[in-house]
Amino acid sequence: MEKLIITAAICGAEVLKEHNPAVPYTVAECAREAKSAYDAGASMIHLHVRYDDGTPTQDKERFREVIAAIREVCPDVIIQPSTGGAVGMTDDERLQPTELLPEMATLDCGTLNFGGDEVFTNTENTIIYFGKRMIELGIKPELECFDKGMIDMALRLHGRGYIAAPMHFDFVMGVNGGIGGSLRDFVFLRESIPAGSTYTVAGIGRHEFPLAAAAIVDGGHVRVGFEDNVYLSRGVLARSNGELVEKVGRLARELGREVASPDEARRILGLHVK
Ligand code: KMH
Ligand code: ZN
Repeated sequence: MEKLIITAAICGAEVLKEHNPAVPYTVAECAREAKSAYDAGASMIHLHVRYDDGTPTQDKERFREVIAAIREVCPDVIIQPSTGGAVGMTDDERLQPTELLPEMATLDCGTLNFGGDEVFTNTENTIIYFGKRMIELGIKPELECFDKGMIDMALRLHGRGYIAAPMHFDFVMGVNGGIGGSLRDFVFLRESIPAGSTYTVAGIGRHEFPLAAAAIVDGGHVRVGFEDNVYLSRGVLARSNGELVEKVGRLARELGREVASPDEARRILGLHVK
């Protein structure tokens, strides 16, 4: 079995300091949280950025600043900016961090309800637009799938040449509006991707660690972090993203799976090894 890639989604666009005071907004806080995750074994940082007051932004210059600060303290980590941004942003606004030519970026593969009146919109044309852009710029997409139909969409667009193989999926499970977080749901998704592709699982809230354990034994990869969950265990807030990553590392060791370094993760994902 390949080593385990742990991704830390340190910040997100929706989670607030009111949910957990360690949620990072400023450049320095993002660097601190990335380092805590990296030191605990994360080889990839899934990155959103915020202004100092917590407002989410896809501003290219803010990404540039945060990426530079993370690079100072985690020189070889894979940085994967979000192109999902926050609900309501335009396609071009969301695509800004791709201009910085990251190794990877997310590509969200469908529209879903996002709680209350919120809708996270990703039309077929949006996905094609983003997919073409990533092929042109040589950026490997992490195909965020919040439901089974999004995997089917990714496969159709791969067939039409808008998404290159080998494909790497992210099953985001347990969002209010997407697929649930049961083991049955997990098996359904992981059996729906083609041989030769890789996946990571991001369980939302209480689904984070049970799904991490499932992916560890299945040979998949794991995403944790404040974007998805702020608790280390029931009722206990994590003091850092690093604590969440550390827990996954512990589970992996107990279950006999080694954790990948950034360059090992690059090899597994078919990225250029630095
Ligand atoms: N913040 C969500 C609306 C991504 O990073 O690509 C979208 C999201 C997905 O987080
Ligand atoms: Zn995200």
